[in-house]
Amino acid sequence: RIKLDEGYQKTYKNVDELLPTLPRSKGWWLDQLLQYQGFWLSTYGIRGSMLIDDHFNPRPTDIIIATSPKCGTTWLRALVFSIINRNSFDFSDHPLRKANPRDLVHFLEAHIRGDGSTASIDGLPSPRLLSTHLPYALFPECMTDDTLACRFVYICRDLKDVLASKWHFANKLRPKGVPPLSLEEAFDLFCKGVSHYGPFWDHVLGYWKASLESPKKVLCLKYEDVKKEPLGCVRKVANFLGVPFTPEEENKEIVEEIVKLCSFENMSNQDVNKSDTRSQEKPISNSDFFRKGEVGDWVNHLSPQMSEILDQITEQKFQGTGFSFH
Ligand code: PAP
Repeated sequence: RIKLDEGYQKTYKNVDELLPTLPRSKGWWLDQLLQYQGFWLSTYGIRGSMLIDDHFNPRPTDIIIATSPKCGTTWLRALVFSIINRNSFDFSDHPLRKANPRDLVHFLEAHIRGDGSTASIDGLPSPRLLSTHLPYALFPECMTDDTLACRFVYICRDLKDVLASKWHFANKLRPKGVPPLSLEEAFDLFCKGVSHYGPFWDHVLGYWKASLESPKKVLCLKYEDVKKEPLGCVRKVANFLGVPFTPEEENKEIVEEIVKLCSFENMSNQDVNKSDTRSQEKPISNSDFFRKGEVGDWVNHLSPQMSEILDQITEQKFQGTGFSFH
Protein backbone atom coordinates (compact mmCIF):
# COMPACT_ATOMS: atom_id res chain seq x y z
CA ARG A 1 0.00 0.00 0.00
CA ILE A 2 1.34 3.44 -0.83
CA LYS A 3 1.33 6.03 1.89
CA LEU A 4 -2.21 7.27 2.29
CA ASP A 5 -3.22 10.61 3.69
CA GLU A 6 -4.20 11.13 7.32
CA GLY A 7 -7.92 10.69 6.73
CA TYR A 8 -7.41 7.18 5.33
CA GLN A 9 -4.91 6.29 8.01
CA LYS A 10 -7.53 7.16 10.59
CA THR A 11 -10.12 4.92 8.92
CA TYR A 12 -7.69 2.00 8.71
CA LYS A 13 -6.78 2.52 12.36
CA ASN A 14 -10.47 2.45 13.30
CA VAL A 15 -10.94 -0.76 11.28
CA ASP A 16 -7.93 -2.40 12.97
CA GLU A 17 -9.20 -1.44 16.40
CA LEU A 18 -12.76 -2.54 15.73
CA LEU A 19 -12.23 -5.97 14.15
CA PRO A 20 -10.91 -7.82 17.23
CA THR A 21 -13.89 -6.61 19.27
CA LEU A 22 -16.61 -8.05 16.99
CA PRO A 23 -18.44 -11.37 17.49
CA ARG A 24 -17.16 -14.04 15.11
CA SER A 25 -18.62 -17.13 13.52
CA LYS A 26 -17.39 -19.89 11.29
CA GLY A 27 -17.83 -18.95 7.64
CA TRP A 28 -18.93 -20.89 4.55
CA TRP A 29 -15.51 -21.40 3.04
CA LEU A 30 -12.34 -20.66 4.94
CA ASP A 31 -13.30 -17.18 5.99
CA GLN A 32 -14.80 -16.13 9.27
CA LEU A 33 -17.79 -13.87 9.43
CA LEU A 34 -17.95 -10.98 11.87
CA GLN A 35 -21.07 -9.35 13.21
CA TYR A 36 -21.03 -5.67 12.39
CA GLN A 37 -24.02 -3.43 13.06
CA GLY A 38 -26.31 -6.44 13.09
CA PHE A 39 -24.99 -8.02 9.86
CA TRP A 40 -22.51 -10.86 9.24
CA LEU A 41 -19.69 -9.61 7.05
CA SER A 42 -16.18 -10.66 6.13
CA THR A 43 -13.40 -8.34 7.27
CA TYR A 44 -13.23 -7.17 3.68
CA GLY A 45 -16.89 -6.08 3.72
CA ILE A 46 -16.48 -4.24 7.01
CA ARG A 47 -13.40 -2.41 5.80
CA GLY A 48 -15.25 -1.50 2.60
CA SER A 49 -18.25 -0.21 4.51
CA MET A 50 -16.08 1.95 6.78
CA LEU A 51 -14.14 3.36 3.84
CA ILE A 52 -17.39 4.21 2.08
CA ASP A 53 -18.62 5.95 5.23
CA ASP A 54 -15.54 8.11 5.50
CA HIS A 55 -14.40 8.66 1.92
CA PHE A 56 -16.95 7.86 -0.76
CA ASN A 57 -18.46 10.85 -2.57
CA PRO A 58 -21.76 9.85 -4.18
CA ARG A 59 -22.97 11.55 -7.34
CA PRO A 60 -26.62 12.03 -8.32
CA THR A 61 -25.93 9.98 -11.44
CA ASP A 62 -24.52 6.98 -9.54
CA ILE A 63 -26.35 3.71 -10.05
CA ILE A 64 -25.80 1.19 -7.29
CA ILE A 65 -26.66 -2.41 -8.12
CA ALA A 66 -27.41 -4.00 -4.76
CA THR A 67 -27.88 -7.69 -4.02
CA SER A 68 -27.59 -10.25 -1.34
CA PRO A 69 -25.16 -12.85 -2.74
CA LYS A 70 -26.71 -15.44 -5.10
CA CYS A 71 -29.85 -13.41 -5.76
CA GLY A 72 -28.96 -12.55 -9.35
CA THR A 73 -25.96 -10.23 -9.09
CA THR A 74 -24.44 -11.40 -12.36
CA TRP A 75 -27.73 -11.07 -14.19
CA LEU A 76 -28.63 -7.62 -12.82
CA ARG A 77 -25.15 -6.29 -13.54
CA ALA A 78 -25.49 -7.45 -17.13
CA LEU A 79 -28.99 -6.03 -17.53
CA VAL A 80 -28.23 -2.60 -16.09
CA PHE A 81 -24.92 -2.38 -17.96
CA SER A 82 -26.62 -3.12 -21.26
CA ILE A 83 -29.54 -0.76 -20.56
CA ILE A 84 -27.27 2.15 -19.68
CA ASN A 85 -24.81 1.56 -22.52
CA ARG A 86 -27.32 0.55 -25.19
CA ASN A 87 -26.26 3.30 -27.54
CA SER A 88 -22.56 2.65 -27.22
CA PHE A 89 -22.30 -0.91 -28.47
CA ASP A 90 -23.48 -3.17 -31.21
CA PHE A 91 -25.33 -6.17 -29.79
CA SER A 92 -23.46 -8.63 -31.99
CA ASP A 93 -20.12 -7.35 -30.73
CA HIS A 94 -21.08 -6.42 -27.20
CA PRO A 95 -18.63 -6.29 -24.26
CA LEU A 96 -20.83 -8.84 -22.48
CA ARG A 97 -19.86 -11.35 -25.14
CA LYS A 98 -16.22 -10.99 -24.17
CA ALA A 99 -16.24 -10.19 -20.47
CA ASN A 100 -18.02 -11.33 -17.36
CA PRO A 101 -20.19 -8.60 -15.78
CA ARG A 102 -17.83 -8.63 -12.79
CA ASP A 103 -15.18 -7.14 -15.05
CA LEU A 104 -17.50 -4.47 -16.42
CA VAL A 105 -19.17 -3.24 -13.24
CA HIS A 106 -17.02 -2.17 -10.30
CA PHE A 107 -17.64 -3.78 -6.96
CA LEU A 108 -17.99 -0.86 -4.57
CA GLU A 109 -16.68 -2.37 -1.35
CA ALA A 110 -13.75 -3.87 -3.21
CA HIS A 111 -12.52 -0.53 -4.50
CA ILE A 112 -9.93 -0.74 -1.77
CA ARG A 113 -7.56 -2.41 -4.15
CA GLY A 114 -4.38 -0.86 -5.40
CA ASP A 115 -3.54 2.04 -3.19
CA GLY A 116 -6.34 1.29 -0.71
CA SER A 117 -8.22 4.51 -1.37
CA THR A 118 -11.37 5.41 -3.28
CA ALA A 119 -9.25 7.01 -6.03
CA SER A 120 -10.09 4.42 -8.69
CA ILE A 121 -13.82 4.95 -8.12
CA ASP A 122 -13.46 8.74 -7.90
CA GLY A 123 -11.83 8.67 -11.31
CA LEU A 124 -14.69 6.94 -13.13
CA PRO A 125 -16.79 8.97 -15.56
CA SER A 126 -20.51 9.49 -14.89
CA PRO A 127 -22.83 7.70 -14.77
CA ARG A 128 -20.93 5.32 -12.53
CA LEU A 129 -22.30 1.81 -12.36
CA LEU A 130 -21.31 0.23 -9.05
CA SER A 131 -22.23 -3.05 -7.47
CA THR A 132 -22.57 -3.89 -3.78
CA HIS A 133 -23.69 -6.59 -1.37
CA LEU A 134 -23.83 -4.21 1.60
CA PRO A 135 -27.15 -3.89 3.43
CA TYR A 136 -28.98 -0.60 2.94
CA ALA A 137 -28.63 0.26 6.64
CA LEU A 138 -24.84 0.31 6.31
CA PHE A 139 -24.75 3.12 3.77
CA PRO A 140 -24.08 6.63 5.05
CA GLU A 141 -26.92 9.10 5.20
CA CYS A 142 -25.49 11.14 2.35
CA MET A 143 -26.37 8.16 0.12
CA THR A 144 -29.67 7.08 1.63
CA ASP A 145 -31.43 10.35 2.46
CA ASP A 146 -34.27 11.07 0.14
CA THR A 147 -32.42 13.50 -2.07
CA LEU A 148 -31.26 11.93 -5.28
CA ALA A 149 -27.67 11.46 -4.11
CA CYS A 150 -27.62 8.15 -6.00
CA ARG A 151 -30.01 5.38 -7.02
CA PHE A 152 -30.20 1.75 -5.97
CA VAL A 153 -31.49 -1.14 -8.06
CA TYR A 154 -31.95 -4.18 -5.84
CA ILE A 155 -32.80 -7.76 -6.71
CA CYS A 156 -33.87 -10.42 -4.25
CA ARG A 157 -34.73 -14.06 -4.69
CA ASP A 158 -36.63 -16.83 -2.94
CA LEU A 159 -34.38 -17.72 -0.04
CA LYS A 160 -34.61 -21.47 -0.63
CA ASP A 161 -33.06 -21.08 -4.05
CA VAL A 162 -30.51 -18.69 -2.55
CA LEU A 163 -29.54 -21.24 0.06
CA ALA A 164 -29.20 -24.03 -2.51
CA SER A 165 -27.16 -21.78 -4.82
CA LYS A 166 -24.94 -20.55 -2.01
CA TRP A 167 -24.29 -24.05 -0.74
CA HIS A 168 -23.11 -25.18 -4.18
CA PHE A 169 -20.98 -22.06 -4.53
CA ALA A 170 -19.41 -22.50 -1.08
CA ASN A 171 -18.31 -26.01 -1.95
CA LYS A 172 -16.74 -24.80 -5.17
CA LEU A 173 -14.78 -22.24 -3.21
CA ARG A 174 -13.55 -24.50 -0.43
CA PRO A 175 -9.92 -25.30 -1.07
CA LYS A 176 -8.93 -28.83 -2.03
CA GLY A 177 -8.36 -30.94 1.07
CA VAL A 178 -10.99 -29.13 3.12
CA PRO A 179 -14.03 -31.36 3.57
CA PRO A 180 -17.18 -30.11 1.85
CA LEU A 181 -19.73 -28.06 3.75
CA SER A 182 -22.71 -30.31 4.40
CA LEU A 183 -26.15 -29.06 3.47
CA GLU A 184 -27.18 -29.42 7.12
CA GLU A 185 -24.37 -27.13 8.24
CA ALA A 186 -25.18 -24.60 5.53
CA PHE A 187 -28.83 -24.71 6.50
CA ASP A 188 -28.03 -24.13 10.20
CA LEU A 189 -25.78 -21.19 9.45
CA PHE A 190 -28.33 -19.67 7.08
CA CYS A 191 -31.21 -20.02 9.57
CA LYS A 192 -29.12 -18.34 12.25
CA GLY A 193 -28.59 -15.46 9.87
CA VAL A 194 -24.91 -16.31 9.51
CA SER A 195 -24.40 -15.92 5.78
CA HIS A 196 -22.45 -13.25 3.91
CA TYR A 197 -24.20 -9.90 4.46
CA GLY A 198 -26.96 -11.75 6.37
CA PRO A 199 -29.32 -12.26 8.08
CA PHE A 200 -30.81 -12.69 4.63
CA TRP A 201 -34.28 -11.52 5.72
CA ASP A 202 -32.95 -8.27 7.18
CA HIS A 203 -31.04 -7.55 3.97
CA VAL A 204 -34.22 -7.89 1.91
CA LEU A 205 -36.35 -5.90 4.33
CA GLY A 206 -33.88 -3.03 4.43
CA TYR A 207 -34.09 -2.47 0.68
CA TRP A 208 -37.78 -3.31 0.49
CA LYS A 209 -38.69 -0.68 3.09
CA ALA A 210 -36.43 1.87 1.44
CA SER A 211 -38.14 1.22 -1.90
CA LEU A 212 -41.52 1.97 -0.31
CA GLU A 213 -40.28 5.11 1.42
CA SER A 214 -38.21 6.38 -1.50
CA PRO A 215 -39.58 4.84 -4.70
CA LYS A 216 -37.54 7.22 -6.87
CA LYS A 217 -34.36 6.21 -5.13
CA VAL A 218 -34.68 2.47 -4.61
CA LEU A 219 -36.17 -0.07 -7.01
CA CYS A 220 -36.76 -3.57 -5.70
CA LEU A 221 -36.96 -6.47 -8.18
CA LYS A 222 -37.52 -10.15 -7.63
CA TYR A 223 -35.53 -12.77 -9.55
CA GLU A 224 -38.70 -14.75 -10.17
CA ASP A 225 -40.46 -11.72 -11.70
CA VAL A 226 -37.55 -11.01 -14.01
CA LYS A 227 -37.65 -14.66 -15.15
CA LYS A 228 -41.38 -14.49 -15.76
CA GLU A 229 -41.55 -11.08 -17.38
CA PRO A 230 -38.08 -10.05 -18.48
CA LEU A 231 -39.25 -7.46 -21.01
CA GLY A 232 -41.48 -5.67 -18.52
CA CYS A 233 -38.73 -5.69 -15.90
CA VAL A 234 -36.13 -4.28 -18.27
CA ARG A 235 -38.51 -1.45 -19.20
CA LYS A 236 -39.18 -0.83 -15.51
CA VAL A 237 -35.46 -0.52 -14.76
CA ALA A 238 -34.94 1.83 -17.71
CA ASN A 239 -37.85 4.03 -16.60
CA PHE A 240 -36.58 4.06 -13.04
CA LEU A 241 -33.13 5.12 -14.21
CA GLY A 242 -34.60 7.91 -16.29
CA VAL A 243 -33.66 6.36 -19.63
CA PRO A 244 -36.96 4.93 -20.94
CA PHE A 245 -36.98 3.15 -24.28
CA THR A 246 -38.10 5.39 -27.14
CA PRO A 247 -40.70 4.26 -29.69
CA GLU A 248 -37.86 3.85 -32.22
CA GLU A 249 -35.98 1.61 -29.83
CA GLU A 250 -39.13 -0.40 -29.21
CA ASN A 251 -39.55 -0.76 -32.97
CA LYS A 252 -36.02 -2.00 -33.28
CA GLU A 253 -36.71 -4.51 -30.48
CA ILE A 254 -33.84 -3.28 -28.34
CA VAL A 255 -35.53 -4.52 -25.16
CA GLU A 256 -35.71 -8.01 -26.68
CA GLU A 257 -32.01 -7.78 -27.63
CA ILE A 258 -31.05 -6.88 -24.07
CA VAL A 259 -33.09 -9.71 -22.59
CA LYS A 260 -31.55 -12.19 -25.04
CA LEU A 261 -28.02 -10.95 -24.47
CA CYS A 262 -28.35 -11.23 -20.68
CA SER A 263 -30.22 -14.53 -20.56
CA PHE A 264 -28.70 -17.40 -18.64
CA GLU A 265 -28.57 -19.47 -21.83
CA ASN A 266 -26.62 -16.85 -23.73
CA MET A 267 -24.30 -15.74 -20.97
CA SER A 268 -23.42 -19.19 -19.69
CA ASN A 269 -22.47 -20.19 -23.25
CA GLN A 270 -20.00 -17.38 -23.84
CA ASP A 271 -16.43 -18.66 -23.88
CA VAL A 272 -15.42 -16.12 -21.27
CA ASN A 273 -17.94 -17.59 -18.84
CA LYS A 274 -17.36 -21.24 -19.68
CA SER A 275 -13.73 -21.77 -18.89
CA ASP A 276 -12.51 -22.75 -15.47
CA THR A 277 -9.81 -20.23 -14.63
CA ARG A 278 -9.48 -20.96 -10.94
CA SER A 279 -6.04 -20.53 -9.45
CA GLN A 280 -4.52 -20.02 -6.05
CA GLU A 281 -4.60 -16.24 -6.38
CA LYS A 282 -8.01 -16.21 -8.04
CA PRO A 283 -10.04 -18.94 -6.36
CA ILE A 284 -13.25 -18.06 -8.22
CA SER A 285 -13.70 -18.48 -11.94
CA ASN A 286 -16.38 -16.93 -14.13
CA SER A 287 -18.02 -20.30 -14.66
CA ASP A 288 -18.76 -20.52 -10.92
CA PHE A 289 -21.43 -17.86 -11.37
CA PHE A 290 -23.47 -19.98 -13.75
CA ARG A 291 -25.07 -23.12 -12.44
CA LYS A 292 -28.74 -23.67 -13.36
CA GLY A 293 -30.34 -20.24 -13.29
CA GLU A 294 -33.75 -21.69 -12.53
CA VAL A 295 -36.61 -20.89 -10.23
CA GLY A 296 -37.43 -23.58 -7.67
CA ASP A 297 -34.33 -25.77 -7.97
CA TRP A 298 -34.27 -25.93 -4.15
CA VAL A 299 -36.71 -28.87 -4.23
CA ASN A 300 -33.84 -31.00 -5.54
CA HIS A 301 -31.78 -30.21 -2.44
CA LEU A 302 -33.69 -29.14 0.66
CA SER A 303 -35.76 -31.61 2.64
CA PRO A 304 -39.45 -30.93 3.35
CA GLN A 305 -38.51 -30.31 6.99
CA MET A 306 -35.90 -27.73 6.01
CA SER A 307 -38.42 -26.05 3.76
CA GLU A 308 -40.94 -25.92 6.57
CA ILE A 309 -38.49 -24.38 9.03
CA LEU A 310 -37.49 -21.74 6.48
CA ASP A 311 -41.18 -20.96 5.88
CA GLN A 312 -41.71 -20.48 9.59
CA ILE A 313 -38.75 -18.14 10.00
CA THR A 314 -39.77 -16.22 6.90
CA GLU A 315 -43.34 -15.81 8.07
CA GLN A 316 -42.15 -14.49 11.39
CA LYS A 317 -39.61 -12.11 9.90
CA PHE A 318 -41.88 -10.71 7.19
CA GLN A 319 -45.07 -10.53 9.21
CA GLY A 320 -46.74 -7.16 8.84
CA THR A 321 -44.19 -5.86 6.32
CA GLY A 322 -46.23 -6.51 3.19
CA PHE A 323 -43.30 -8.33 1.63
CA SER A 324 -43.41 -11.87 0.33
CA PHE A 325 -41.42 -13.80 -2.23
CA HIS A 326 -44.48 -14.98 -4.12
P1 PAP B 1 -22.96 -13.35 -6.56
O1 PAP B 1 -24.00 -12.61 -5.77
O2 PAP B 1 -22.07 -14.18 -5.71
O3 PAP B 1 -22.20 -12.48 -7.52
P2 PAP B 1 -25.04 -14.33 -8.36
O4 PAP B 1 -24.69 -13.96 -9.73
O5 PAP B 1 -26.12 -13.57 -7.65
O6 PAP B 1 -23.71 -14.42 -7.46
O7 PAP B 1 -25.52 -15.84 -8.26
C1 PAP B 1 -25.37 -16.82 -9.18
C2 PAP B 1 -26.75 -17.39 -9.41
O8 PAP B 1 -27.38 -16.64 -10.45
C3 PAP B 1 -26.68 -18.81 -9.89
O9 PAP B 1 -27.93 -19.40 -9.48
P3 PAP B 1 -28.12 -20.99 -9.35
O10 PAP B 1 -27.02 -21.49 -8.47
O11 PAP B 1 -29.47 -21.15 -8.71
O12 PAP B 1 -28.08 -21.54 -10.71
C4 PAP B 1 -26.58 -18.59 -11.38
O13 PAP B 1 -26.88 -19.73 -12.14
C5 PAP B 1 -27.59 -17.48 -11.57
N1 PAP B 1 -27.37 -16.71 -12.80
C6 PAP B 1 -26.19 -16.28 -13.33
N2 PAP B 1 -26.39 -15.61 -14.47
C7 PAP B 1 -27.73 -15.60 -14.69
C8 PAP B 1 -28.55 -15.08 -15.74
N3 PAP B 1 -28.02 -14.42 -16.77
N4 PAP B 1 -29.89 -15.28 -15.64
C9 PAP B 1 -30.42 -15.94 -14.60
N5 PAP B 1 -29.70 -16.46 -13.59
C10 PAP B 1 -28.37 -16.30 -13.62
